[in-house]
Amino acid sequence: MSTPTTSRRLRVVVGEPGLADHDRGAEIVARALRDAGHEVIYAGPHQTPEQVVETAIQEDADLIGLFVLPGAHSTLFTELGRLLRERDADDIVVLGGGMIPEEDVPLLREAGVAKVFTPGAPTTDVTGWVAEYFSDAEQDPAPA
Ligand code: B12
Repeated sequence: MSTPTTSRRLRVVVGEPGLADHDRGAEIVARALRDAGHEVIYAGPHQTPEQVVETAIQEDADLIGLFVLPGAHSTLFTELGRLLRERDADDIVVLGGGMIPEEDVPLLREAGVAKVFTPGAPTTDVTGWVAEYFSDAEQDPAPA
């Protein structure tokens, strides 16, 4: 089976909402997405969900990728999902990163997070998942 590719140059907003100061992971992922040919807008740390959504709409983003400090994840992603729906922008795909407990992943999926990557996830897993989701073949729902 050939590796899924996407010729699309996606517009991706990457950031760390809330009080997270662990920006290394998000920066590495931002770099990997850029090296995979996507246009990355790095919103940086200490964003509110409102600011992230505003940036994503203004930048006509295809994808939002957020690192969240544990404990804040369910609140921040739930609010982000609500705002995206409210602004009719819930076609923007949301990815999560950080130390998110496995048992909380279903809740984040419900909040609209398409995929969560936890510490140690190879960046090729992130770029590979994005390529598969936006693959040229056809737009299939995100693999669970
Ligand atoms: C470096 C570090 C710091 C540095 C951060 C430097 C920086 N600029 O990033 C500093 C010193 C600032 C720091 C502070 C704190 N830290 Co700290 N820190 C770490 C440490 C040692 C390494 C984290 C790291 O950089 N990993 C390397 C990067 C590349 O990996 P990553 O962040 O996990 O990212 C990967 C995935 O999560 C995912 N990912 C991450 N972001 C994104 C974004 C997207 C869009 C996607 C798709 C994927 C993705 O993909 C990345 C690549 O695999 C970890 C321990 C550890 N080994 O993990 C503790 C740790 C994360 N810290 C911890 C804590 C508690 C704190 C403090 C609260 C301590 C304190 N009391 O002050 C503060 C909080 C500060 C804050 N407000 O955020 C705890 C968290 C515990 C928990 N369960 O939440 C850890 C696990 C240490 C521990 N064992 O207790 N920390």
